[in-house]
Amino acid sequence: MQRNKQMAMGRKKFNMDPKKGIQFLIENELLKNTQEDIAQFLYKGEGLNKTAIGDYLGERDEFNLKVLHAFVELHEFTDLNLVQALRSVHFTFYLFKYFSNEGTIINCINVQTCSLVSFADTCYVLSFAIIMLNTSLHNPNVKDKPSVERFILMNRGINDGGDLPEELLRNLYESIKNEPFKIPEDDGNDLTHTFFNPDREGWLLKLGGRVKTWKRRWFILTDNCLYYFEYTTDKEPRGIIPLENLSIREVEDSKKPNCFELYIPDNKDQFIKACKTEADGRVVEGSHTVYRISAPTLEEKDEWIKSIKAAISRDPFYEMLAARKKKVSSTKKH
Ligand code: 4IP
Repeated sequence: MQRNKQMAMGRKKFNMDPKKGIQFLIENELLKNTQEDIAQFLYKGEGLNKTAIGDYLGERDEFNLKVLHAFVELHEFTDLNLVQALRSVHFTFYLFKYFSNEGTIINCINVQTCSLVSFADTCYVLSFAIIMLNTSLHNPNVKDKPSVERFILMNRGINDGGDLPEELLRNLYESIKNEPFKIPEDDGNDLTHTFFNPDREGWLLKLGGRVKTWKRRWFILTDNCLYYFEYTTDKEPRGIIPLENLSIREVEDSKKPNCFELYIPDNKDQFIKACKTEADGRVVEGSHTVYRISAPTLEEKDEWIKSIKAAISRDPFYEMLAARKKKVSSTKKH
């Protein structure tokens, strides 16, 4: 009885002040002071307020970060299908403000559902297509709803040049159609929200990947991703460049002033992981070994470089994802 009462008290305290609540539970020996135990407690979440859990896991100090890692480890995505994985990722990650970006979610799924579709890259493009589909089907502003046939067509060739099983695509389509991704509770975590309060936005010129044409695009930097749009009012981006693993440098260009480039350090001709929509609406992977960008003024160039550098170094999940990727690739080998 006494323990139950204390437990209830601890939960209440947690909901008011997560750190104090945890401290209380530890002091009363209701919780062990280890990252695993605390993660388990949060994962079960019994009687806990989700925002409080988010606040606790969102703290940047070393111990909280360890708890966060343990918390993520508790999610088993491997046996779920991609949509379910997306749903659980959404569910879990809506907790973190800095996770409100689709790019990061894609990266997580990319790592965690490799077993579904053998190619991580396929999965990546497919995740992007699914998020687009979700918006098209359920955003009332989008009048032209894609049919399942169009969805299948959109995903033609994404499996390393081949097609994914039609049945898989049909299932994904039906699942999304029947139940949109909805972010629980209050955080309004949709694309509109993602783009609502960006680190930086503005017009820039971007050089094409294969065809070297300069295009004026509206760029938005938010949560470690660069999005570019054709018009400022577009609901969906033309392209998404997750900044994970990228670096930035100033470059001289004979045609355009104030240039900088996003690149992969030690790159041996591989493409930067990015997604874009083709003119015919298909979602494809980008084909850029670098993204060369020109800013209208010197000041804007400096500001963009500064903001992008800050965004890149702010990724608290980089190491966790790298470790997971390593784990996935080593289990694949065995
Ligand atoms: C296109 O040139 C545009 O520059 C595209 O930019 C670019 O795609 C294409 O690169 C390039 O071929 P044209 O319009 O003259 O054909 P945007 O999509 O902003 O319109 P990126 O990948 O830069 O978005 P490739 O790699 O698809 O050729």
